[in-house]
Amino acid sequence: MTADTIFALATPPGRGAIAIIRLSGPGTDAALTALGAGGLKPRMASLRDLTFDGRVLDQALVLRFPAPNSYTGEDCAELHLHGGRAVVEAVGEALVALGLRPAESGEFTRRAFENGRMDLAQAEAVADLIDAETTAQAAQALGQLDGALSETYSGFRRDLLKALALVEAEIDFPDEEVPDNLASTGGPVLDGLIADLKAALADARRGERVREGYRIVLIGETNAGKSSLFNALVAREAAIVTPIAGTTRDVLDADLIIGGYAVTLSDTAGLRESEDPIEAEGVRRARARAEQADLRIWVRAPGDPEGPAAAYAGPDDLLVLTKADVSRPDATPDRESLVISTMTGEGLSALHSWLSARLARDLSGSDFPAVTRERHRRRLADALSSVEAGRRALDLAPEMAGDDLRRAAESLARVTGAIGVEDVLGEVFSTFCIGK
Ligand SMILES: Nc1nc2c(ncn2[C@@H]2O[C@H](COP(=O)(O)OP(=O)(O)OP(=O)(O)O)[C@@H](O)[C@H]2O)c(=O)[nH]1
Ligand SMILES: [Mg+2]
Repeated sequence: MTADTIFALATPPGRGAIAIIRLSGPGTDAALTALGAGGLKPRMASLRDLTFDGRVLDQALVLRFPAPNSYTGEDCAELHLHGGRAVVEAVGEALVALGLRPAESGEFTRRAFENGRMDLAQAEAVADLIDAETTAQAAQALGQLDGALSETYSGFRRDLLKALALVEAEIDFPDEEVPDNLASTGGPVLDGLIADLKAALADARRGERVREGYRIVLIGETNAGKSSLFNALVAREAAIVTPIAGTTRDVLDADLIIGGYAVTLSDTAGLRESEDPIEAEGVRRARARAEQADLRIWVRAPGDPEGPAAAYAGPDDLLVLTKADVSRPDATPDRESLVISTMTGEGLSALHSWLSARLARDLSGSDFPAVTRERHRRRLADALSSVEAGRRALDLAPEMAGDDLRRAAESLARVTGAIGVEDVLGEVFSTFCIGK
C-alpha cells in the first residue's frame, strides 16, 4: 500500500494562463488545510487564497476528490494556479515542506491501476492519448481507454477458463458421474479461441502502425528522383538533391501526417553495386529498410533499367514514374503506378490521394479493436501456442491439457494486468510523463 502523498505539475512546464498541480495520497486533505484551503466540498471548484508561512502564494481554484471516487482511487486534489513559474515553484516548495513528495513518471496512473481504477491496457491508453498526434491515434487510444481492448482480451480469457473448467472437472471427477467426453466438449471452445487469437494476431500490425506510424520507403536507381520526391512530400528541402548519381547515403526519416494517419517516410540511397564502402553501406541500409517497410514506393526515372528495386517492390507496392516534364512513359506499366514531376508538381496531389486511400485501407477499423503494442502481441502469440498445445493434448490426455491452458490464461491475464504483473509494471509506466 502506498502511504505517501505525491504531487506533480499536470500541465506543461513554463509560462501559461493556468498551471494545475495535482495531489494524491492520504495526506491530501491535511495539505489543503495547511495551505488555507481546508473543508472543501467534494468535486466542487472553490476559489481560495493559498497561503504558507504567512505568505499568500496564489489565488487558486481548488478541487478536492475524496477516495475512492478519484483518478487514482486515493484522496486527490487539483490546484488550478496562475501559470507563472514563480507561483508554481512556491506552491511546489510549500508542498515539499508539508512532507509531500514529487511524483515519478506515471505514478498517478500506476496508483489508479493498483487501486483497481483501470487495468494495464487502459493505463497504456492514457499514455497513448497524451502522445497522440493524429486523429486516428487519439481515436484508437480512446477506444482502448474505454475498455474495448481490455474487453476483447477478457473475452478470450473467459473462453479459455470455460475450457479449463471442463478439463479440470474431468481430472477431479474421473468416475462415471461426469461424462467421459466432458473434456472433448472443450474442443470446440478452444477451436473458436484459436481462430480468434489468430485473427487478432493477423490484425496486430494495424494497431501498432496507427500508434507508431506507417513506414513508407522510397527505393530506386540512383538519380531516379527519390530525394526530390521526399522533399516534395515533406514540403521542405530536407534531403540533398544533386545531378550526381549516388548523392544520398544515409537513410533519411521524416514524420508526417497523411489522411489523418502518422507516417514515417524514408529516403534511401540508390540501389547499385559500389566499390565505395560508404555508398555500399548506404545501399545495405536501403535494402534493410525496404524489407521492413509497410509500403515501398519504387521511384523510377525515364530510361531507368528494371534494376534491383524491382526485386523489392512487391505487387502491393507502388511504382512512381518521375520526371514527366522530361519524358513520359509510352506504355502503361503492368502494375499500379503514377506519373509525376517534382519540377512541375504534376501528379503530386494524385500521389497524396493514393497514399491516403492506402493508409485508410491498411489502418482503418476492423471487427475488433486493434492490438496496439508489441507487448500485447507477444502475450497473444504465447497464449496462442499454449492453447494450440492444449488443444492437441485434449484428444490424447486431458490432464496434460490443463497445464497448457493455465499457461495460456496467464499470458492473457498479463496483458490487462489481472495476475502476475510485477515484471510488466515497469515496462508500462516508465514511458509516462510526470503528472500522469
Ligand atoms: N526535370 C526533372 N528533374 C528532376 C525531377 N526529379 C528529380 N530531378 C533531377 O534529377 C536529379 C537527381 O535527383 P535526386 O532527387 O537527387 O535523385 P535520387 O533518386 O535521390 O538520387 P540518389 O540520391 O543519387 O540515389 C537531380 O538533378 C534532380 O534535380 C523531375 O521531376 N524533373
Ligand atoms: Mg537521393
